[in-house]
Amino acid sequence: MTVLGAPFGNVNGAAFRTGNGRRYDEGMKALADRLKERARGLGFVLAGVAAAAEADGFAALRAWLEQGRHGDMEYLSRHGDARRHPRSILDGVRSVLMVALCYDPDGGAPLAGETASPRGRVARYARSADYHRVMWDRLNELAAWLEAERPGCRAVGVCDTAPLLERDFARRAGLGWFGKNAMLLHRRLGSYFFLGALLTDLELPPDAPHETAHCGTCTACLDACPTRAFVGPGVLDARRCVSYLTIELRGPIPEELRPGVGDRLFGCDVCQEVCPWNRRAPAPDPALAARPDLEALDPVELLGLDEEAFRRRFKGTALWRARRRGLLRNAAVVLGNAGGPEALPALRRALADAEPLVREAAAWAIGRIEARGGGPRPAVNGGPTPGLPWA
Ligand code: B12
Ligand code: SF4
Ligand code: SF4
Repeated sequence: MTVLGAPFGNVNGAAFRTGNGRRYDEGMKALADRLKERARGLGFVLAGVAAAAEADGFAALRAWLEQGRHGDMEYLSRHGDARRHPRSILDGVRSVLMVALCYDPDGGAPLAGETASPRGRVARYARSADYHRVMWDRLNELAAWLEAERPGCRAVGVCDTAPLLERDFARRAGLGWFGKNAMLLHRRLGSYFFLGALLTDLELPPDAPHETAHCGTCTACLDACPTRAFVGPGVLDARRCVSYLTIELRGPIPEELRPGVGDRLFGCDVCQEVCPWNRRAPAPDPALAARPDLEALDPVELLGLDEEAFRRRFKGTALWRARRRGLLRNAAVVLGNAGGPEALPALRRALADAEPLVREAAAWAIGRIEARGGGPRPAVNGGPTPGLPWA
């Protein structure tokens, strides 16, 4: 039976049923298999199909937004309703192919105290070229392949920025379960991977959803979070999360949360580092191998970057998202937590920075270092902030 290249819909009468009880023709099954094979050929380590229906977690998202847990990520509430159904991205969508791409799990940044000035940790996901470009390029290739196989079909690739609850659809497509750390986890891969999606109006047979969870009685991530950002298992108050505070927040980091930032300059991996499922994380995709110059950064040096130098250094990396003022704010906070008197000249110069955000963080850091009385730099190991209530 020749089905490939035939128009989509019922083909040749051959059909089979999937777990959702629906009938799909053999042609679509073969096409879905070849699509997933093609995805693996492009370096995606996981690929599964979910039916394009209302997001399972939409009510949870709505409640989360109503509680204000998204903080200043106003794009989440602005496009809140659009996350209900992927048709907001592609009219007539019937299937969502979810894919995963591994980033670099290795190369922990040296702890403060091991070098002359403290190093600012960069979260693993941000230590390579910007993953969006890598993901979008490959999804576009996949879309082109599908459109060549089925002329007239429509396919669109998205990652991060479109109003799609990616973890929800990834679970539905069978890629993994929601860990108590809110990450999508896979038994073999752990969680150091990105998600992407290819939406299409083809009706591909869906894979079985991942119905089980494998955290058991473990609570390592909840216990280790340095700012006590988890409201409960799987539910994060983003306003307290170091990732939000150092990447998304445009204003000053609330003072009571600054100690919890520790030496983390950009993003946070604590709730993944402690996860037993990440003990044997696989090698990264070659395009996402960590760049040694991005693994840990010198906050004193960062304070000396003007806009042009910042652009040259970070354009095309994930750190660009924080903009110069955000990254310099973070550098000052890291120094306030982990810096010694040798950081004071740079911080004093930063008091004259054009950005009030940078000036305020520098003044705070100077106060902290002076309060330590010129003693040795404190060892910052990123443990939980003492005395913070677990909401
Ligand atoms: C906004 C955002 C953030 C925010 C908010 C995070 C959050 N937990 O919501 C901040 C800035 C804090 C953040 C941080 C990080 N992020 Co982020 N983020 C996003 C983004 C753009 C939207 C997520 C969203 O809609 N959040 C709203 C909440 C309510 O949704 P949710 O957590 O996805 O939860 C849904 C389900 O998990 C489910 N659910 C939630 N709790 C429970 C509990 C139970 C029991 C059940 C059954 C279901 C359930 O319902 C929810 C609603 O549908 C996605 C990309 C995307 N478009 O989806 C990336 C994304 C989630 N982030 C990602 C990454 C890598 C990170 C960081 C690791 C980066 C870092 N190292 O600093 C951290 C991890 C923090 C953490 N532990 O979650 C990856 C996750 C990949 C993976 N394997 O899971 C994504 C998918 C980006 C990508 N394309 O790969 N992120
Ligand atoms: S451990 Fe880090 S990334 Fe995870 S929730 Fe806490 S602050 Fe956010
Ligand atoms: S650390 Fe433990 S509880 Fe948290 S996600 Fe991993 S297995 Fe689940």
